[in-house]
Amino acid sequence: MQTESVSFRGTPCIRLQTEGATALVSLHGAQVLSWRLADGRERLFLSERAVFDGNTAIRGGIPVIFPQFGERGLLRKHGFARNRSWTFAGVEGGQAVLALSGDGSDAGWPHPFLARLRIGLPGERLQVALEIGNTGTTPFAFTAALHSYLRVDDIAHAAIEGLQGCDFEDSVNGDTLHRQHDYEVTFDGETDRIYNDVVAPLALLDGAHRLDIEQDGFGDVVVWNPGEHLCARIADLASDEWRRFACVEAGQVLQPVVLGPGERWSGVQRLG
Ligand code: TA6
Repeated sequence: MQTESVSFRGTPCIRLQTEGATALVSLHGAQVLSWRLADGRERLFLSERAVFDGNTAIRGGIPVIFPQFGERGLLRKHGFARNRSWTFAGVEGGQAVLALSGDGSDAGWPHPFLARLRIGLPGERLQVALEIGNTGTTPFAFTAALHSYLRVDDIAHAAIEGLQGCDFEDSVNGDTLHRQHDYEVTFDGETDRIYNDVVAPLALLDGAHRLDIEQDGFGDVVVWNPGEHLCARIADLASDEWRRFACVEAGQVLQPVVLGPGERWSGVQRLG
């Protein structure tokens, strides 16, 4: 893998290149912003209104959610990792590694940790792995996700396979519990679901295109699209951009991870 430091919309980024693919990763949030294979087609969605001010979370790509998913705790929504500047630690084993360490005290989470994000481009795939280590002397608990915004031509014709038989919490309907009976998940208005104990590989079908999605380590899959009405209230999405993505997130949401001193956890999502 070749790497190069570049600036994208004024934000420091690393461009990754292999024979078959390129990716662009922002140091702000350790966020993969772009992933293209040799055909040149962009696989990730990045909002045309995404804010690149070095502080705001960037709308699109693959935001890293840590140490709190959503508003399931006392911290700011989706934790602080996506609002921090990470360090590029080089290439190890053919993967680019970004790191974030600290103790989260200024964000209300006073626990020493080391987070590492490993990004690989094996063959025709994008592989993103999140590792969390407890570098302190007392245990801590966290939730996390890779909040992947996957580009689609038209959400009205997009579908996710692989979730049939899984139970989900429906965040749009008061976190009520349901079972996925249909073979495909399709999108009709705001969709915000947390599927648990997902073991099968998934696929995102988008007209003629298919993207296979696998995960390890993460127990949950979050499926999100804001639909037209919620999209209109999200400042960093243009009014019709809800049509252009489906978030299929590898998450550890419903069952927090507890790490003792010196322990490590990791989860990976593979796309391609
Ligand atoms: O992962 C789904 C979700 O938690 C939704 O509830 C929705 O709020 C989305 O994330 C985006 O959150 P954000 O804070 O980035 O606007």
